[in-house]
Amino acid sequence: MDPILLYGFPKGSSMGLVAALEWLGKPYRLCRVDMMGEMRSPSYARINPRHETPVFITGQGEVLTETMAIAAWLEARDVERRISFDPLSRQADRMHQLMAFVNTGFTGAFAPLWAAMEAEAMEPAAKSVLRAFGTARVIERHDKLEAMIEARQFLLGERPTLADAVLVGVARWLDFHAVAESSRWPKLAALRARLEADPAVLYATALEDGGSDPGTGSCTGHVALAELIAQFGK
Ligand SMILES: N[C@@H](CCC(=O)N[C@@H](CS)C(=O)NCC(=O)O)C(=O)O
Repeated sequence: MDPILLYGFPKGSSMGLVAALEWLGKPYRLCRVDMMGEMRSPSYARINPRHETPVFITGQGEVLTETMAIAAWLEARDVERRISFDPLSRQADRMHQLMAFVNTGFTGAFAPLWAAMEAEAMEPAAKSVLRAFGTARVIERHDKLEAMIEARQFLLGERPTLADAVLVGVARWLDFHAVAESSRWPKLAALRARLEADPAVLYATALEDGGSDPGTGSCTGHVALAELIAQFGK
């Protein structure tokens, strides 16, 4: 069977993995998950007990969670090296380094901002502390990422890779949480502009927003979450 990616909306980090599947160019299916609703239902725990997206169902019907594990699965099957590099190369090492940085500290820096936004019952003073802490963390991680970006079209060169995929879904949270002007980090801003204009990213964003886009034709259809839970849930 074709592998299936469960991606979350609104504004999920998993949007980048949808783009990566398009760049990869092999058949896949998708499942669109409402993170504010169905992802929080008890039945979702059967597919991911941590109630998170992304989730990936492999071609063998195995459930795989965690962005880095899903990216590694895709990398191992990217024999044409469309979104990755020879695993023994320096470029592969650098790609893993950037992916790890983005998936850990860079993504985690936004956690206080999400918590302040989502915690309805929290005291305003506590929200304000969280927001100040999150803002400082996000700015500091952006400073560090800016220093890591080289003068290339994409993070690793002249084509987008898994590192760009892991970044693109998260980088837009800067604007969503109105932390700072993206122009404060010129290299990152230029990279984001290129990525956000990429057809695969436009396609992934359109699907996330509930729209349609034919994409490259590699996506063989959407599957309902209830169907996936019934078939692959524990
Ligand atoms: N460590 C996980 C984290 C995934 C994650 O935090 N996903 C977010 C969406 S971007 C989520 O599902 N959050 C739970 C929520 O919104 O309630 C990974 O890298 O895949």
